[in-house]
Amino acid sequence: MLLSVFTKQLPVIGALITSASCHGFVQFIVANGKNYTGWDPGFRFQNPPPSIPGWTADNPDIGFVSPESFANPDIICHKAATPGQAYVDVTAGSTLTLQWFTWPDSHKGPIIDYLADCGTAGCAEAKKESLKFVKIAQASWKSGNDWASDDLIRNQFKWQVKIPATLKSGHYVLRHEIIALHGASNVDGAQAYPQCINLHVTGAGSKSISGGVPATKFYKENDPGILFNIYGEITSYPVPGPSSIWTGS
Ligand SMILES: [Cu+2]
Repeated sequence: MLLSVFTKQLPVIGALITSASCHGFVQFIVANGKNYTGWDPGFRFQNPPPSIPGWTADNPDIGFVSPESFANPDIICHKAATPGQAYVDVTAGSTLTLQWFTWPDSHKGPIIDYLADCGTAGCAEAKKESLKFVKIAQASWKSGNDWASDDLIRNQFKWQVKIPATLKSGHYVLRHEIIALHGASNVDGAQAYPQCINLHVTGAGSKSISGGVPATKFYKENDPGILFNIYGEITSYPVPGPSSIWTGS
């Protein structure tokens, strides 16, 4: 079933892809056995855009947010993003799958997931500048020149995110991001590919997220994990962003 939807949606973006700019985006989200649509950059040309959990973004080139914009609201949920008007239903403690539409193997780097609480009003009217995110997962350098992004490619471009089991029910934004480091040995050479997805979390959890920060405070262009040479011999990688992971325990 996934394949048929996948094929049907190819033309939306197909005309825009050139081999030189073929990065990727989250095309589907699978949660509690259901399929949801992510933001396809080609949706920009639909008026109005479809009502989906994925936040809109002005990225018809399937492009990235540059470190020059890391203090700018574009880093929050990609360029000129506006909230998705629907949401993904997911049970706390379960794992959702993010299905990327391709990813180039040259674009090595970390994959990081964040959550922000939208409050009782839900996320469709959220002010992105007010969202306070906690990091819930991060994967990065593994060994040699093997990175989390290589795991994504090996797993047919699927990435799994576990929603903390104790998270209290409510409306949240999942901020999912790959930071590509192929040009990151130069200042402003890293490429952030953030995507936001609205979640409606259900379950018996009671923990509110705490200690979150606005995404405009995550990264600086000279952070050691942003200005980083992936082509030398790597012995460790300092994952950028908040140093602690919110587990809900
Ligand atoms: Cu690229």
